Parts: sequence; structure tokens; C-alpha cells
Amino acid sequence: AIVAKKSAPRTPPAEPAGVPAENNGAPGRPAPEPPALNEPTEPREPLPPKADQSGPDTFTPTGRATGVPRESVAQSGAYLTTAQGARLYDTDHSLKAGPRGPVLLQDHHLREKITHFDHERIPERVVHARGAAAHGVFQAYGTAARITKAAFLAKGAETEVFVRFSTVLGSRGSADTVRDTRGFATKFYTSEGTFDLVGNNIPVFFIQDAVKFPDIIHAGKPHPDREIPQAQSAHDTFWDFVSLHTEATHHTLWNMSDRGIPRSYRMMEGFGVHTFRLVNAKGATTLVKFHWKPKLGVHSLVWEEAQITNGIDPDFHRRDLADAIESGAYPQWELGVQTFPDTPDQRFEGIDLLDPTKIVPEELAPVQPIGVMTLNRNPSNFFAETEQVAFHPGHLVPGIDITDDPLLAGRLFSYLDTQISRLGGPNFAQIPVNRPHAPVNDMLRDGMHQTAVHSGTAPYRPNSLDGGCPFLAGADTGAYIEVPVETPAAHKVREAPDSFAEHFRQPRLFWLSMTPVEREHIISAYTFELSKCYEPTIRQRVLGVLANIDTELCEQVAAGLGLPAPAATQPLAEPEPSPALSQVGQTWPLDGRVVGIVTGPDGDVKALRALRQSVLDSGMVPLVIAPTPAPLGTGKNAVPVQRTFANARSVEFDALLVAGAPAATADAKGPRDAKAGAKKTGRKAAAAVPGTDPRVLLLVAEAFRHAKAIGGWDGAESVWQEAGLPAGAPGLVTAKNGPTALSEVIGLLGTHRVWERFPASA
Ligand code: HDD
Repeated sequence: AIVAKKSAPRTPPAEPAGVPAENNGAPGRPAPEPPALNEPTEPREPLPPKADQSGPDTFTPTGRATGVPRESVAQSGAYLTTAQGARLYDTDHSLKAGPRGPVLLQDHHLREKITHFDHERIPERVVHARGAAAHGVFQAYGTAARITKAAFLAKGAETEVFVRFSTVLGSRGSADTVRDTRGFATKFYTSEGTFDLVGNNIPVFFIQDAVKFPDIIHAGKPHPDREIPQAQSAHDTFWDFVSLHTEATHHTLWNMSDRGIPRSYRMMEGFGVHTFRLVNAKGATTLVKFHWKPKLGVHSLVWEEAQITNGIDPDFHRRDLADAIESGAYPQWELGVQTFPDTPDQRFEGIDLLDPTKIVPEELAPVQPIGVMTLNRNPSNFFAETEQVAFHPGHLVPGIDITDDPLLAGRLFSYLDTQISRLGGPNFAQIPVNRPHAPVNDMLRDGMHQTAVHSGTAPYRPNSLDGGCPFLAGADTGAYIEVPVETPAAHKVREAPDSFAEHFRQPRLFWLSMTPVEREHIISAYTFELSKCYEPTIRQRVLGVLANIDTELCEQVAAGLGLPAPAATQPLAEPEPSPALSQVGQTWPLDGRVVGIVTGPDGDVKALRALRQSVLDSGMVPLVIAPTPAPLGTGKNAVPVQRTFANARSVEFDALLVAGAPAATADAKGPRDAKAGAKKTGRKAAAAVPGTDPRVLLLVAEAFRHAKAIGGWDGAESVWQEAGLPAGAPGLVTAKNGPTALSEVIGLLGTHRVWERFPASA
């Protein structure tokens, strides 16, 4: 006989218990204590409809509320059901002919559960597969109203946005801190329709014509035979292509600079890359390039730090963005435009504005701020929002139009096309994150995943059956303005303009604009990447390209590779450097910077609590690092521990504060812990060994090597000495107490790193 397993019925409590969701621990407010854990499900009656089912609040490792609205935790309703709403009494056992017998085909629940699981994945993006996103708001200053009629750029206009940052080459599960370009795509849900600004953190591109996009991407992606290496350019096919194809030189140089390894998504510039055409209410046009300027400044990792982070915390950028938003340190960017007269030749100071491998230096055309964007809400479901969001450079609004940049032209085709296979059909605009906030009244009908129930009988124009609706907007209010720009009479050709053939002047401009330490990083990056290529001819060919950028660059990389440096094949240009391209030399706010506080198990808890609070009050994120994750102190005054000596590495922190010299133990646990453990197990406690815990020494030595500010007190000198740090080295603060150390470290953090520690700055 077929007998299904019976489980004891559960009695649902009348009301969900819930954890109060008040304090999100924003800087300046007292940090919340980690809450007691709730049961993950809280049954209640009557069963609410799916969208209203709610669950407990959720918390992060730092004890902060994730901000996920309770009502969006759909699986925590009273009873588990099938997709059709039928209640289930067992989801752990297939229906079988007897406990040891065959599974029966009639088990609908088994088939539904497994079938749905089998189809949980959608194709990852062919490029930019790995990303992180956030919601926010854009506030316009009104300064662009003179040159565009776009309503969202009018003074005081506020527009909701969704931004997705990404790497380009890696798969969905690849690490964040690889050397790569970063995507910076913004969806403005404007009152006149959605405008997507689909940009990167590098203002130029590898190719001048979209027809070559499959070539550069095939070269950059892992080798097709073994599918390695993942998410990086340090391999033969990439360097093969970019050395044969010198229009990629400029973008490649930016990738090899510190821009290729950003410290945070919050600390990156964004660029629209192409030149766009703005149209004002009178129909007058202006050419512009869009820039996002981060309020926190542009900062990068150092290469060794980036590599270690890939292993220690492959989600580093994703976590950083989410944690900062959650803690109330909302990242902000100013949107700005460089403006150029819309002349028939579409050049500015001799620079071809249709060539996406060229910038216009800010010194020639200043970036004029037109609004500010604040990211203030994390997505509540990664798949629904970050994965399913569909950007498209062709999503334009009245007042913003395109130019004839041949790279942009191909993009206008590619983005719509790719969503059809990625999101399974032409109705992806109906997915919640993609829905415009402007009313939609299209005549697009049916198709895969159609969720709208359209009324009316006449989805065509002209019609009389639906009263002639819908009507067309006037030419002055519609999008996709065909500005009557003159198109030169020409023959059909597969050719590029002559100006596109010049590939070295702007890479040289970039190189000459770098400070010595930034140049040193570029030299090391080329040397590292080329040393990973197996084909000697490729290395040699890249050196030939570098010789046409700069002699010193070429010679230094050649020396690092043990190869002779070739001579330039053409005279080197002498462009005016652009100081705006350098990341070094300014002071920036500290919001959301991560300060690690290292303490032993017996530290002064009261002082630690006060120090932690001071870090929060400065708008930064304090993470306490102790021998074990057990809170320090007791009761409501206990200080939570977020990292342990075993799981913390310096790469997670922008600065370290070292309270004393935590002692080492034979089993590398804290001394107190070792004794407590011994009591329970009856084993002999591990004896303390002399000196500071070696894991603390590693933390400190690494932070020092990566030019981070370090402050210590109460015996810090011995830590410095044991870690092999030279006394009196720049940015190594020995203070009388925590507050003094913190204030000195704050002073050092404003410039991001202690640059003097790098040899090139000495
Ligand atoms: Fe692209 C995604 C940025 C050239 C084809 N691109 C994609 C994303 C960004 C960019 C940020 C990720 C969007 C997201 O987060 O979903 N792409 C750029 C920039 C370019 C550029 C700044 C040059 C200025 N792209 C480019 C070309 C083509 C594509 C020339 C094809 C001819 N890009 C795509 C794509 C993707 C994409 C295949 C993959 C996923 C998607 O579009 O939605 O269509």
C-alpha cells in the first residue's frame, strides 16, 4: 500500500514575534547590538496572499538590519504551498511505493519542485556578468535646462534611479577586485520615460566600431579550450589582440593604471564615453560627454591587495556597496557634462568627438555639474533586480539624442537584442525593475512572458474602433528627435575617418599626466600581465606599442621582462598633461571607510566602546578584530566582534587601530579562551607563547606594505618592531591612547593612502 509519511502538525502562534527594526546603525547613531535570532518562519492565520506574507527582520554580520522590508520575505507565510496554492504537509519525502520502493511519477510536488529548480538560472550577461546594484535618487540642479529640455534635468526635478556596477570579463561568480574595466549603468525612471546612461569607469573604449566588439570580447574572455583564466586580461589572447590592434592602446593603458582596480564602486568615476547630442526647447543642439564624479574621490587598491582580496573576500565590492548604504553612508556622485558646439565637423580643439578612443581633457572643456545622485537603498532580491535589470543606450528621453559614433550605433542594436535571449523574450520591460515610471501605452502585444492583460480591440494605428487612441505626441514633446543634422553625401564604404587612425597621442597624454607613483603602478601592471603571456612574440609586440607611448615606460617594462626595449616607430607627441586624470594629491571625505580595531581578549572594553563610537561618528565603519567572535565585555555594554584574528586580513580595512599587543598562544587562540576551553574539555590549556599573536603581525605588516594608515598605543612599539616596521615610518602612528591615534589616522585617511611609503614617492 502507498503510505505517505505523516509529520506532527505544528500549531501556529497567533501573532508573529518579530524583531524591532529601528536602528540601522547609521554613522553618528549608536551602533545596534546584534539581535537575538528569530525562528525563520512565523506561521500565522489567516494565510495572507503571497505578496503580503512577512518574515522576521534580517541582520548582517555587523549586526545591522538589512533593511529588507518584512513584507517582502515571501517564504515566511504560515503554510508551505505548491505554486498553485495547495498546502503541503511534507516536502522532504518523495511519494514512494513503500519506504524502500520506487518513487511514483504521480508525485506532482516532487516534479514541480525539481522542475522549477532546474530552470532557476538564466543566461548570464555575455559581458558585465558580475555586478552589484542599488536604488537611489537623482536631483537636478537645473543647470542643464539651457541646453536640454529633458524634464528630469530641470531645476529641482527628482528622479528615481537604479544603478548597476559590474566587471566586464568575469562570469557571474567571479571575484570583484580583478584588474578590469568597471561598468557604471544608470537607469533614470523619468516622468518622460526611462533614460539609461550605460557607461564605464574608463572614458574611452577598446574599439572604434561596434562590429569589432565580438573580437575584443573573445580575446579578453577566458581561452576557449580550457576556459581560463577567469576575469582577467593577463593572458595571451587579450594581449595578442590589443597589440595587433593599436586603437585599443588608450583603453588598455587606463586598465593597467590604478583605474583598473578600484577601491570601491563608491569611489569610481563614471563616463558615458560617447558624445551625445542634447536638444533644448528651442531645438538648439549641443554636443556633450557625460561624467559621474564621486563625492568620495577616485581611489584604487594596490595590486597585491587586490589579488589577496580576491581570495579573502571575492565579494569585496558588492559587500562594500551594500554595507555602506545599510550603514547610512549613502554614496553620491555629481553628474556633469563637458559641452561642445554642435559644429558640422563634430570636433573640439582638433579632437574628433565621434571617436570613442579619445577624451577631451577637462582642462580644455570643464565638467559642469548638472545634478547629484544618491544611492540610498539596497535591492531586496538580487535576481529580481540586479540580475534582471536590462539597460539599453537606446532608452532615450526627449532632449537627449545620439551622435554618429559608430560604436554607439552598434550598441543601439546589441542591448535590445541581448535581453531577448537573456530574459527569455521581448516582454522584459514588464519585469518590475525594468518598468518605466512613466505611463506606458504601447501597441506591443503578446509574446513570451506577457503579463499585461491588454484591453481594447485595436492595437494598431490608425483605428476607429478604439476611438482613434492612442494619439501621437507633437514633434516638440516626443522622444527620438531626428535632429536635422546635415549628413554629408557619400558613397557606401566600409571605412573609418582618417582621424581614427591616430592611436598614441592620447595614451601619451594619460602617461604624462600621472604622478611618479601612478607611473610605477602602470609599469608593474604591464610587467605582471605580460609575464603571464606564454608567447614571446606577444610580449615583444606589446613593447613595440609601449615604445610609441613613452620611452621610460617601454624600457622599464622591457627590463622587468628581461627583453630589449625597442625604439619608437614614430615621433612621440608632446601633448599638454591633464592633471585631472591623476588620482593623487587631493583630500577626500571619509564616509564609509573601514577601520579595523585590533584588540586582545582582555582589553579595556569601555575605551574600546568609546573608540568604536568615535569611528562611527566620523562616518566610518568600525570592525572590531579580536581572538574569537565572542562579544567583549558583558551585558548591554558588550562590544560586538566582527572579525577574528583567524578570518581578518588587512585588505578589508582602510586603516588599522591596534589597542596594545595581543599576546600569542601556542594554539593561536586567545589566552582566556584557551583556558575556558580547557575547563570544558579537560585538556590542558594551551600555554601562552611570548610575543604578539602572529596573525596580528601579519595584519599590521600587510597594512603597512599597502600604504595604509596604522595607529597604535599601549605597547604598539613592540608590535611594530615584531612586524618588522621601521620606527618613525610615514603613517605609522604611535599614540598615547586610542582617541589620539584615531585623530591622527583620520588626518592620514583623507588622502586615501600614505603615498610616501611607495618607493616612487620617496
Ligand atoms: Fe556594453 C552590457 C557598457 C560597448 C554590448 N555594456 C554592458 C554593461 C555596461 C556596458 C555598463 C552592463 C549593463 C548592466 O549592468 O546590465 N558597453 C559599455 C560601454 C561601451 C560598451 C561604456 C562603450 C562605450 N557593449 C558595447 C558594444 C557592444 C556592447 C560596442 C556591442 C556591439 N554590452 C553589450 C551587451 C550587454 C552589454 C552584449 C551585455 C548584457 C547587456 O548588454 O545587457 O549588449
